[in-house]
This record gives sequence, structure tokens and C-alpha cells, in this order.
Amino acid sequence: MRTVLRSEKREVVIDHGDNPFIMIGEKINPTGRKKLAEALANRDYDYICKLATQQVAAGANVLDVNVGAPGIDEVVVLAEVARMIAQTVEIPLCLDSANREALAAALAVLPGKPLVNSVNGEEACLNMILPVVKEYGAAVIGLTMDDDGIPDTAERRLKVAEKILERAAQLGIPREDVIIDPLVLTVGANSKAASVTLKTIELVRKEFGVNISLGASNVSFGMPERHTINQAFLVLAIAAGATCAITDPMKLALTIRAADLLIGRDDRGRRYLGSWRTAQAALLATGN
Ligand code: THG
Repeated sequence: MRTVLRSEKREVVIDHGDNPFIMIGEKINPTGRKKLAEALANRDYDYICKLATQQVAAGANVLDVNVGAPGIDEVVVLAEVARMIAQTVEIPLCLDSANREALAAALAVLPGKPLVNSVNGEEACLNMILPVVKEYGAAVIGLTMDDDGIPDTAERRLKVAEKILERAAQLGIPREDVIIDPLVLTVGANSKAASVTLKTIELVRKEFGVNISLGASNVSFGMPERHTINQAFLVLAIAAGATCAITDPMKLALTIRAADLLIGRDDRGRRYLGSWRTAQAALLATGN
């Protein structure tokens, strides 16, 4: 199934076919990042633009934009930051907020077809978020959790995915515009956390054929050598059928492009080689 995102100038296709695994750059998110939280509070947007251009240079296909921090008025700031990023880089944006008014304000100023991150299976959330997705013709990420929390089995996560797809369809949002996020918890707290997610990916792909996204860095919270776990997990998730991830392109682009090449969706290795050249150029620029 094809999900198409659009900015003013570009189109990004997400599918299980020949298109590359889509990297949604995660770095514009103030959670645990004091410098970004301060930049947002002071409306110092130069730093945010730098984070945007760096991620695009590293190969990001879409950028996640999250401005949620204490003291920030998301309704004003999300639209302002989204518009500024859209003027700085050409790729489509993924608006990461649970605030309906903030999403509506940002969707109103963005050209094209952005991704809304996210809706989940909670009644209140479905009723609040899906109408705004429909109104602006956006695509949306659906998290497999509901009023009872995050299910601990893949079968129950599949049920939540089904509910989200059905409710979207009732509002006239096509199935291809819903990307399911099977949710990743840290293996630091539960060693079966990643395997439940991987099984959910397989089931969702088999039952519904929709695109699947992950917040992949969550898997390693609290563990040493996070990067190694993140790399291993992403490769397994790609093999299981994930088609995009919210991730750090500076650290994971080459691994992702290697996985694409190994599963046969990188003709003559062109994207892998392009990503390698980018990494080499970055090393030269920093004098290593
Ligand atoms: N699913 C969906 N959206 C999401 C998540 C998800 N959005 C938020 C989050 N999870 C994905 N984004 C991040 C962003 C940063 C980090 C993890 C997930 C992260 N940052 C490092 C830290 O906090 O230690 C620091 C990064 C840095 O300094 O460069 O780990 O699951 N749909």
C-alpha cells in the first residue's frame, strides 16, 4: 500500500515495494534536550533550522516536528516552527502533537500533505484527532494503544490497529493514509518488549497491508551502547515489514540503507553508496 506525503516541492512515497525505507528525522523534539527547549522558549529559530538542515543532509526523508515543552504555547509555536522549517528544507513534515488546535493551526499553514503524529485507539483521541486529519487531507500515524493502555500481546495490538483503521474509514480517510505504529518499549524494562513489537509488525502487515512506522530509539532507553541496540532493532523491524521510522538520520542512515540493499530494494546499491558518500564527506568536514 502506498502512502504519499507532500511538501510544496516534493513527494515522498512510503510502501513495501521498491521505495526506500523512510527516515523521519527525530531531532526536533525538546524532550530531554535542554538546548532545544530553551531555543523554543526564546523563539530562537536559527538553532531549529540548523537541526532541520543537518538531518536533511544526513538523508532524512521527512522531519518530525515536536515543540512540546513546559511553558510553550503549542497552538502558536507548532505552526510558527513548522512554517519556518518548511521554508528552510524541501521535505514533508510530520507534526508530532496531541493537541488538536495546535495540529489544526499547523496544518492550515503548511502546503501539501503532511503526516500527523498521532492518533491512538482511545475514544477521546479518535474523536478529537481524526476529524482534523480528514479536514486537511493529511496522513496520520495510529498508535496501537487504547483506553486500557499498551496491550502486551501482538494480537491485542492488532485489534487496536483494526479499530483505528475502521474509525478512519468511517470518516472517509483512506486506509493508505493511516500508518500504524506498533509501539516500541525499552528492552531495559522488559526483555520481551521488542519481540512483541516485531510480531505486531508482521501481523499488521499480513492482515492489513498498511505502512508501519516506529519510534525506534525508544527500544534502548536505559541501556548501555544504545546505538548498537537501535541498529540491531531497526534491521529486524525492516525485515519484519516496517516501512518508516522516527529516528536519528545522522546515526542510522547508513544502517538503514544497508538493510534496504540487503532486502533487495536498492537497485545497484545507489542509495547505499550515496549515503556512504554523505558519511565520508561529514567525516572529512570534521577533520577525522
Ligand atoms: N512513535 C511515534 N512518535 C514518537 C515516538 C513513537 N515521537 C516521539 C518519540 N517516540 C520518537 N522521538 C524520539 C526523539 C528522541 C529520542 C527518542 C525518540 C532520544 N533522544 C536522545 C535522548 O533523549 O537521550 C537524545 C538525542 C540527542 O541528543 O541527539 O532518545 O514511538 N509515532
